[in-house]
Amino acid sequence: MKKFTSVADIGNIQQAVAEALKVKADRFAFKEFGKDKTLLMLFFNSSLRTRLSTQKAAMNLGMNVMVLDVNQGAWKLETERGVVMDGDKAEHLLEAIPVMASYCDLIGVRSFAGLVNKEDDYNEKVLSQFIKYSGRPVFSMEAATGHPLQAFADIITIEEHKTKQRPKVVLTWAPHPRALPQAVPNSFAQWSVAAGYDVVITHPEGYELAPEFTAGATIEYNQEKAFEGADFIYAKNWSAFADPNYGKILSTDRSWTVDTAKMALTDNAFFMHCLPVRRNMIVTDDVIESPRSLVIPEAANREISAQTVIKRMLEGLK
Ligand code: AN0
Ligand code: CP
Repeated sequence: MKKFTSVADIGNIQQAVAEALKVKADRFAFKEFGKDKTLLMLFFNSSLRTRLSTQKAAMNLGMNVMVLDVNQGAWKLETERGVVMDGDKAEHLLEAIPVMASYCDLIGVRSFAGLVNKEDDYNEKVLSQFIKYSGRPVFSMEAATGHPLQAFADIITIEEHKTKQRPKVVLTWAPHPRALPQAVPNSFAQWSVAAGYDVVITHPEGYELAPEFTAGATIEYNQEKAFEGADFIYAKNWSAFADPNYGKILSTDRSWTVDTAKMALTDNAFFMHCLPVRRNMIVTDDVIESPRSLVIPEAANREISAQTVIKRMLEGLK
């Protein structure tokens, strides 16, 4: 595997899940794969889970790991070509990428959407430069439009808990005080359709996601109706995608918060969220603490999705 940025890169999902479950059953069985190989993890944005789970995954495979927080201790990076660099940015991505690539075998990048210029975000302006100029396999640790390691972990988690062949999986928007990217819902919608689930997306009007990610899912603007008979509720906030409101908050309506009364409309659904989550905005304490909450096993599966992807990339190096 040369790059991992979207569902297309994983191939057959059932096969990928089977491989992930094999990794999970004996995560130290592949320790020779990463011997004398180095992973560079590069963060333009904050992270708890991705940072720790991806490092752990690489260590399980016997790799050496370097982590760089670009905004803490490195030179401020210019990402735009043709700029006269007379401001606060001391180094250009076009030098930084090949330099960093010379020290490692694989690169993981976290670079969120700026939520200002939709075209730049949806062209993956930062991630695509790493793919183009590093000469190394590159994987997304959440980029502007997707969070495939999260979606892969979510699918593994659903496969472990589903009791129906084709579960009803509901992605629900929920309120949040800050404007968040569409990366997580984009990937979750795309991967859960690809996994063959009955996927319903519910959100207030104006929060429609990019059709290229939601194809095959049903949109239902009535949240309570969407929850009826659901097997999995996946909550997430995102900012508007549609013009002219790209990146904006259109609603903070707390009637969309996932609570016990809404969960009672489901078929005893499991509750999911990628974390970090704001309690009593996205979901009430009772729901996230309930025995049907999968937020912790879901986060634990991040180690497994990352290890499966890194393992495939290491196999490609041989
Ligand atoms: C980020 C987001 O919504 O994309 C990361 C989620 C994994 N969340 C926040 O910034 C709170
Ligand atoms: N879910 C997730 O990616 O969490 P972090 O932002 O903490 O890495």
